[in-house]
Amino acid sequence: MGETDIRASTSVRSRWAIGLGAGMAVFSVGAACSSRSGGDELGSDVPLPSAGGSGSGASGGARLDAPPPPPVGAAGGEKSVVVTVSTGGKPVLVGNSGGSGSTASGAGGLNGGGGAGSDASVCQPPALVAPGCVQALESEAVVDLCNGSDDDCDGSVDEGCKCEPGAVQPCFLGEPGRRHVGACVDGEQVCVRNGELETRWGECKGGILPKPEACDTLDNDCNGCVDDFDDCKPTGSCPGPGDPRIPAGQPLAAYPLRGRDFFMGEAARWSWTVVGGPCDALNAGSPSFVLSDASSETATFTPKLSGDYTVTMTVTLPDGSLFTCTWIVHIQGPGLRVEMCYPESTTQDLDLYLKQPGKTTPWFTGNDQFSTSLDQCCWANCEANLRGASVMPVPAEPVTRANWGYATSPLSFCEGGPQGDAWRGVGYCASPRLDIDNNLQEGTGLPENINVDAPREGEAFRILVANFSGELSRPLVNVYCDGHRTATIGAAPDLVPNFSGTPGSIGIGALWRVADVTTHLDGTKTNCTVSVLHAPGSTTAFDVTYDDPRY
Ligand SMILES: [Ca+2]
Ligand SMILES: [Ca+2]
Ligand SMILES: [Ca+2]
Ligand SMILES: [Ca+2]
Repeated sequence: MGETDIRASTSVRSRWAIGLGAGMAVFSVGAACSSRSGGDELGSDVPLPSAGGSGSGASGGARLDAPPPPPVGAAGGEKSVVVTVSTGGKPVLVGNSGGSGSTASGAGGLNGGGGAGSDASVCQPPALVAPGCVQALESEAVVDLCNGSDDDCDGSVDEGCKCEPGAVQPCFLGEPGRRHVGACVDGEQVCVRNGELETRWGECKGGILPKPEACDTLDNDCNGCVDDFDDCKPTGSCPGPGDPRIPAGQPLAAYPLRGRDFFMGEAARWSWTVVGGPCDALNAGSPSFVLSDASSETATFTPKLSGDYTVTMTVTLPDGSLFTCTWIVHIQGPGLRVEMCYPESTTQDLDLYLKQPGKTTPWFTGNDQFSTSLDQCCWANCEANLRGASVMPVPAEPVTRANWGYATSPLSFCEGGPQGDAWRGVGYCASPRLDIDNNLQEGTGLPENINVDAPREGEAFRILVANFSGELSRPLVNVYCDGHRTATIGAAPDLVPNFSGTPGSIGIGALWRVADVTTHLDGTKTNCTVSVLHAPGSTTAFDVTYDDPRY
């Protein structure tokens, strides 16, 4: 059985927290700036070194090797020059030597050329960061720029870079110098197949890109300068990444959205919207969250899934003007969380299974889907109510709760879900745990998920999806570790083909062995290695069988 590994390496995951692009110097943010500069004040490209990157500057690479900085306050909106050094052929931005462009007001002191008196409010380097675009590249791989940034600013991140299909990486579609600056937040992109043998990174989705500067105490255009235009007197304060007002949340736990945390003025109207992740894109009519009081000062949203949710608050002031903030709320279920969604989730019943580590038994002990093995977590033995009546074939074995030796989890981990009352009856949240079975009765239009809140070091879990309804379906599986999406398997264009069985039959039907996930503990953190499973003899085809219960 062929496998390919997707590793949530420390280097990739650390970018969530550290906030620095590879090789990129990002300067301190938060400088107050007095002049709007339209966001294009630093539009110069950085030429790449010639092959070998010797840095001689002999052929067109002159600007690479620390050209003399232009005079401060250069006339006519002189574009700044990015100083780079050459390290083994890879351009590395080390600083911005120029000032910002001129503005309509044309204040002489804009670039500090004037007196010192007003300079406290002028945004200049090093606070003002460079866009950091390198010259156009056929492939960002050829200069080792496979880093989640759109280094050549052509609208594609890491074009030409190889990857493992199903892997997920943080990405930023804006100018690379804006990455992790101000309000800007990474999105995510999934590695997909590009023909039979090639792979490529898919579209970079989500996150927060540079926007026109607004008067909101946030650096919206991510140039390093907050509210950098004239006469800004903020009436509210929008949160950026890491702001304590927007802590991470938990799946199935109500997350309060308090308008007064962000806007203190007089408000005529409030409006809230929330946009979810890949499962919501698949099921536009069945959002993976509940948003209540969306027209109130304080709204509440309750996410069902891990991952990033984009929240927008719009306040209508008495004069009709608007004050708007948009930010990302990270929903971070602990440990290992596997989520399965599919566009047919309101009409068809697919089931998610997770095999107990160390077990390799067949998924079913008899000839139908009611004969589920008990050394796995699924609808029969892993919900609040144990719904499997017995395990066939006879002699029937009573169904007991999946128990893999983990500690139980606090009720807060699951009682906010649709089975909350039942879990309160149990008295704790089990681990492993299936929050809800989308079986068109107790759940419909919902993603199905299985949680292992505190996996151990080196445990390997196999993920399976079974097609109970038997109608053609297109399941997608997300693997999250500590709330970070590590893999997305079955997303377009890499759909699981021909995933259908015999409609109306309770036979085993179509089974998709999705991936093996191995957990690695790093202190209190859980990292994962995801190995996508392939059909025997293939290195690319999904491992789908019909009426075959093999592990
Ligand atoms: Ca690019
Ligand atoms: Ca790149
Ligand atoms: Ca700014
Ligand atoms: Ca602002």
